[in-house]
Amino acid sequence: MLEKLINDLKLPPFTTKEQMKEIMLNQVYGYLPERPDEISYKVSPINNETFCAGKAEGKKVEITVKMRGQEFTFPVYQAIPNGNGPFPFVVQINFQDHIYNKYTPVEEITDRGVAVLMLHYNDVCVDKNSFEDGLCKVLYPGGKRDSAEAGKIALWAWAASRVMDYAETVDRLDKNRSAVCGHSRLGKTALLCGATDERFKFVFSNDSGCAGAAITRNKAGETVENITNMFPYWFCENYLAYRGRENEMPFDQHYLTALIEPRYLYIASAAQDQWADPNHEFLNCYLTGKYYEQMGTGGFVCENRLPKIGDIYHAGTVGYHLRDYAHYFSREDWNKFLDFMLSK
Ligand code: GTR
Repeated sequence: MLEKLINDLKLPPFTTKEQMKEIMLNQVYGYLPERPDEISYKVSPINNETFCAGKAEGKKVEITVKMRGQEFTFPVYQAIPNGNGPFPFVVQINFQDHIYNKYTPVEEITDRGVAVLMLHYNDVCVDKNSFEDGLCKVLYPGGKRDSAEAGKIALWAWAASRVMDYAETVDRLDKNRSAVCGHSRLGKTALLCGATDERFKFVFSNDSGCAGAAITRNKAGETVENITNMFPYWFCENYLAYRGRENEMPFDQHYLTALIEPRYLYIASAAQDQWADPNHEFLNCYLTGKYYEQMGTGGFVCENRLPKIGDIYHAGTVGYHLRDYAHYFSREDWNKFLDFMLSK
């Protein structure tokens, strides 16, 4: 059944990683900026004795990059369980500017022996249709960019790689069990970051939908036209050419997820999130799983049918769950992802 659903979508076949990466950057997200010339970190304690009941240590880390003759600084909030570790860790690209927030159950995460490093995307550059603040000031003088230069998703993804630069300097973090995660627009961002930065061994995308984990052709809910009308600046300008022309795209989102092979990929959907389209997120797991199989690096293990609420597929290198209820980054999503991560 799943094979037929995939075939009916008439998707472009997988090609080489080099070609798939080139097309996704050139046509969808824009090319990420180069690595900075210099990077430095200022670490200070989060002044709260009761942080995680004293079971974990909270720090604020200011990351300063020097590039193109300028400097740019953004903060990251870190929580590492007490002890020597090294601890698996998750870089979370988030909507909130403090580690205590509805999308980061920091105590539950650190209680499981996992560290979290959270960045607030608006501290990198604001989620608005202008390229003048923050990192954009360094990269786009006068707020102007070329048609294949990074949109905001690519800039947020680049910043998450800078958090990885920092994490590599921390002995208590286990570089072999590193993850990048995000929800919704930041789930798209996490996928792009994982696709372009091989240092992340796990990539977790929650409810990422259109231009994220979901196959775009024939998807329910949001289309290229909808997303580029609302958020043209998330992408490079080339992507706008595909409004209403999904079937002509020389790529689809399986090119993005295939770039994560051979590393672990985890996609989560919520049943009421039809704007994202859980079925098409799931179908991409199935298809990308075939790519892993082809490459000899595992795959996606699932029933041969579309997902039902409560399905959890953790056996392969590609993982998936479908929970009930709305578009949200819930503790349930975190717990299932951590179950997957800690089982590998
Ligand atoms: C919606 C957008 C989705 C999703 C969501 C979010 O408005 O259309 O693609 O990214 O925002 O980020 O919350």
